[in-house]
Amino acid sequence: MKQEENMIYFVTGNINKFNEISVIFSKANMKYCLQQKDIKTIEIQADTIKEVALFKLNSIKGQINGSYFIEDAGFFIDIPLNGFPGVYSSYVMKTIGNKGLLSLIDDFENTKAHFSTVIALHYKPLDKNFYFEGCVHGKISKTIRGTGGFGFDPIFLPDILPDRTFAEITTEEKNRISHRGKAWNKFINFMKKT
Ligand code: ITT
Repeated sequence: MKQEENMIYFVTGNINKFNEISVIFSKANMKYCLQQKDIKTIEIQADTIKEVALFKLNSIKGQINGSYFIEDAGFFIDIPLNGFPGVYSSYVMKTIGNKGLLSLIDDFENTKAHFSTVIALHYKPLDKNFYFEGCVHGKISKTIRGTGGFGFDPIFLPDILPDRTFAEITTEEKNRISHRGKAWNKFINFMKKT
């Protein structure tokens, strides 16, 4: 097999996302070698992360020799913010952050939230695109808690471990239950079958 066929590129500027995936990849015993590519992608404003992911994937076309993928995640506060920040997650993280988000929902006892992610893969041998989705549901913590993880992790309490935020568990524990972990398991099963 030529070396290029053994490579698979994860196009992302977010090293935390790359590191989480690397942990799953190294345990999956795949024939591929994972490499980060931090190249410019076009991120449109759309209603769903799948639309954002599709556009982002197409914006890379012709720039990478081999199979490559992007991953687009969003954090949705379903109660009481009707899904905000959702597709605006990156912008909200950069501007008001977790502290700002908590101040928006200070008065609410009941919260519901979820993370969703879409991995969009361009699979070179078939010259086709494939999608893998993952989701995890939970609540919002009253305070910012934990030093692990990244992004919205310190304010998210997953339903399955309701006493700990995503920033209070290890990467392995997060990968077992997270949006990203679920989508990546589907991705890995696909790659193993092909
Ligand atoms: P790319 O270069 O891969 O696009 P990004 O940082 O823009 O990286 P996303 O659009 O996928 O990443 O994520 C939107 C926001 O949601 C961003 O601020 C992330 O920090 C945050 N986020 C994504 N996955 C997360 C996770 O597992 N836990 C906490 N926050 C997360």
